[in-house]
Amino acid sequence: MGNERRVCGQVRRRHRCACSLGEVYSKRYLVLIADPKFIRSGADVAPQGGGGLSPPHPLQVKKLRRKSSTGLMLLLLLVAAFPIVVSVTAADRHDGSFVLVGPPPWVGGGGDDDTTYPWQDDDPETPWGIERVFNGQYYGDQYTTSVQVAILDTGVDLDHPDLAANIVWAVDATGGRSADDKNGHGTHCAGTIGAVRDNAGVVGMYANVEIYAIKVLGNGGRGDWADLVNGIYLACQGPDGVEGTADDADVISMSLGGSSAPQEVHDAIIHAYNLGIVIVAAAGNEGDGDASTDEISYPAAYPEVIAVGATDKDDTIASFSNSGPYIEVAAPGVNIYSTYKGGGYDTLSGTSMACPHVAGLVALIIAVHGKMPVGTFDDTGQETVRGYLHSTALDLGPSGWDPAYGYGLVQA
Ligand SMILES: [Ca+2]
Ligand SMILES: [Ca+2]
Ligand SMILES: [Ca+2]
Ligand SMILES: [Ca+2]
Repeated sequence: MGNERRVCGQVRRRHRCACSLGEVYSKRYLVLIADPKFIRSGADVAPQGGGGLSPPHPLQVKKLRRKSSTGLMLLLLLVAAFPIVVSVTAADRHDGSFVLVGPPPWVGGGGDDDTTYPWQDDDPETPWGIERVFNGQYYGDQYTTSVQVAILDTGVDLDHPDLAANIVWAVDATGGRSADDKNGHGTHCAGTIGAVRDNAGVVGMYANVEIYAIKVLGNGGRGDWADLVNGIYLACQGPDGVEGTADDADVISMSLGGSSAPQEVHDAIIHAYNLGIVIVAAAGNEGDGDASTDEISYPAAYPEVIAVGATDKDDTIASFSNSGPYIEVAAPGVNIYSTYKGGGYDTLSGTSMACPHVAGLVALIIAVHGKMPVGTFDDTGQETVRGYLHSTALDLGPSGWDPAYGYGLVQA
């Protein structure tokens, strides 16, 4: 664990490196890249670090600069430890929009460590989080049953060599013309769910999954609730445009959220749930490191939705992971390596990264056991998908269900 941390207490002023800020700062300083509308200069931000950082404390945004070549805003923050990630607190999500549940992508990732864990295997294509869920006995490439997972996100890199073979439908629910991912977040989630087994790059939870890439978020990682609602109904219909046929999505994966949502979102969720679609969402990254305080994010907090918290390599809940009565299960979400835009790969942290582990696992459960009822939050038997997840989870933290880990770390 200690090897995961890189400490850097130094502070360098921006003017010393007027060009290529991201490159210069990526290894040493936190650079938050965000939608300018989403960030206010001087706004309080809460650090959401991975890797066993000390309890969060408020940071102040020190500078707000526009990087003219890309139009992105770069915020330089004083940090005492690395890796560390920030996002704007829920209070700043003030209007009718929702955002990625996850730290904004940052360059370079959080490093690796040389600790040997009992669940590790020697397959270089299997990222640690997937190994952890499989306990080192990966079998996500042993089934070929047709299972469709709709990824409602920034789109997916449609010609990514580790994904293209599994993408069977791509649609832009935001009114644009393409679901090709210009952000990277949706592509990252897609790789965890279902990157192909080809002895290159990464392999997903269910390597033969059928991916529906449904773009509901703009390239900056922000979206309108109405587009999410559109995306949910599109997933219910599948590519033939008709509900109740074989190509309807089996699973909906949503690594996004907001502190409040209009009724139409819940209506769409209930509609999908009543069709038998398993709905999985990131729990949210507004966690304060205290399991006794609740942080709420929608759609995760709806009772029809499986809310997923994020754990690290030591099975410890990430300090940024929301806690509350709606937390259902936990999955790996710190320093997750997966596919990225432009045919690339990157390491990201967030409950956004935990959610697709569960969505992919649900697809695999359906592939192995056939369709089951979705079930409820309270199910403990294996006749429903949710009961199956609950009863097979590795109980962590306080004994039994608890508001940080839910029923525990999901296990394949
Ligand atoms: Ca691969
Ligand atoms: Ca259909
Ligand atoms: Ca809390
Ligand atoms: Ca527990």
